[in-house]
This record gives sequence, C-alpha cells and structure tokens, in this order.
Amino acid sequence: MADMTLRRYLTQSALDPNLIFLLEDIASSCRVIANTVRNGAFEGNLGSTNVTNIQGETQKTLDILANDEFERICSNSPRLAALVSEEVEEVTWLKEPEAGDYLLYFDPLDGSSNLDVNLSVGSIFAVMQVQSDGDRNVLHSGRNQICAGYALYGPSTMLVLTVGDEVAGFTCQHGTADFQLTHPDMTVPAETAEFAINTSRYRYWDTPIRRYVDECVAGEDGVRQSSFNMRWTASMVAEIHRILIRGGVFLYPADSNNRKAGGKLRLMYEANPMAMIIENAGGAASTGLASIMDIQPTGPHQRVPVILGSRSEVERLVTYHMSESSAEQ
Ligand code: P6P
Repeated sequence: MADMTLRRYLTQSALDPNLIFLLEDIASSCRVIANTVRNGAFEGNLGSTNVTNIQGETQKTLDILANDEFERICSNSPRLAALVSEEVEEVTWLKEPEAGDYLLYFDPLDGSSNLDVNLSVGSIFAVMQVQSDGDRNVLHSGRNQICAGYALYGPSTMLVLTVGDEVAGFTCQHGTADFQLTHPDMTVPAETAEFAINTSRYRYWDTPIRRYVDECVAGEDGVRQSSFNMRWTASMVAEIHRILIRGGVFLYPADSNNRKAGGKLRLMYEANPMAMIIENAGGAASTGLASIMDIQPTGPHQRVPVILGSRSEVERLVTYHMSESSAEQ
C-alpha cells in the first residue's frame, strides 16, 4: 500500500477539487498542530490561559494555538464560506455564502486536559455545504455532512477520514510528513467486550445506563454471560479510534447533572463527525432515543447525549432507553 498518499486517495475519490483543497488544508493544519503539541514544553505552550471559552471551560494555550492554525491555513480555501469552532462563540463568515460553498465545523484540540500529562489528544472536523446563495445558516443535521474526520496525536499522528461510504486511516510518515494510507476500509467490529464511560458519574446516571454498565460489570455470572473490559482516556478521538480498531462502545450520556446543558459533548463538531465515521464503518451512533445525525441543531454549540460504537451494543442501549421511556408514559 506504499505511496497511497492522502492527495492520491482524494484525487481517486473523484471529489470536487475545491473539497480536495480544503481537506488538504485541514491535513496541513493537523500536521502543524501535531508539531506544536509535541514541542509544547519547549515553547512554553503547556498550561492554561485565564480565558473561559463559550463552553465554560478554561482554554489551554494549545487550544487557542490549534484554533488559530485551522483559521490561518483553512481560511484561504477557495470555496470555504464559514468556520464553526468549539473555541469561538460566533460563526466566522469568510465570504458571502454561495450555494455549494463549504462549511467547516471543528474542535481544534479535543481532550486538551490530557496535554499537561502527555496523553493523547486530537482534532475533529466535518464539512457541510451552504444550501442556497446568501444562506447564512450553519445549523444543518449531521446527515448533510459530506465528509468527516479526525487527527489523533498519539504515538503516531493519524488522520482518519470518510468522504463517502468508506473510512480510511492515514499515518503521518516521520520525515516526509506525508499522510500515507495505512488503514484502508476501517470497520467497527460488530461485537465487543469493551465499554468506555466516565464511571465517576455513576450517581448521576439514568436507569438505562446503570442497567447496561451493571450488566457489563456483572460479567460471566450476569445476564450478559461474558466479561467486559472498561477504558476511559478523557479524549473522545482516542476512544473512537480504539473502537474503530478493536470495537467497543463509547458513552457520554445525559445525566441528572448535565441534562440542563443537554449533555457534555457538542453536536456540530464532536458528535456529528464521529457519528458519520462510526456509521460509515458499520457501527451505530445514538443519543439513546434518536440517531445523532438526525438531530436538527438549535445552535452551533449545542450539546447532546452520545452513545456510539459496535452496532449490537448501541442497539441494546437504545432498547433499554426505549423501554424506560415507554414505562414512564
Ligand atoms: P470527562 C474532552 O474534554 C471531551 O470533550 C472528550 O474528548 C472526552 O471524551 C470527554 O470530554 C471527557 O470528559 O468528563 O471525563 O472529563
């Protein structure tokens, strides 16, 4: 599979050249961010600012630098009309929108609480299109995404991308800095024995989540008659990548503590892109009651419950939620 670079892969995918330009700009942004993250300690970029972002989170220095890189590199993309960033409250309109122009949604540095402890972080992105001339609307459901992907800044820097039905993984080659295709046609194993959830929130969970996790923890003697493993890396990109490689289910549900906010994770630049990737890899992505990509957004920073990964596990969790909600009626 030597020399299937990202550019060759995109060209062979017969995509609009302006979309190829945009995806290459996104890849360039991720290459620069990878270097900035790796050299954070030398450039005094670790640690936090005293700024609280729209999410109510203290911004890390590298959050801002990563956002600036996306803006600096992608803003010149010929048919890019707007940027929707986790780190910026307002939508950034780069030009008067014309039908077909691209809209870029991104979390420039996800999981940045891992930076100071040298654990994996990532960037998440999705692209949609302006629906009609002059239409300054970025609130389209995830079904309108024409591509989605993430960069994982781990032991190696990877770019995972879906531009249609397949999910492809590229690894940044040390030296040439080319993204080379190393993981073609990534698919989520249908069955799994691994779940990912922040179990410190057990006291806030609703019944369907407690039931699911209790059954996993009960292992061979419980109703699942199987033992499960648990992982939690506080980096959604790392969790999703692990699920693409060896299966699993990732849960960040709404609970009694975050329900007023709608959940923890953001729809437009975390849940939707990952939902497209996971579904195109044969998995499923739900809030517990509805497919994530069917949600009609109400705001660029809207939060939603997230349950995604191996299809059989997500379907089980949806069944638990449905039976709970019908019991409440
Ligand atoms: P908690 C990172 O802040 C993030 O948005 C996701 O990447 C990650 O899965 C989750 O939040 C971690 O949340 O509550 O464990 O800190």
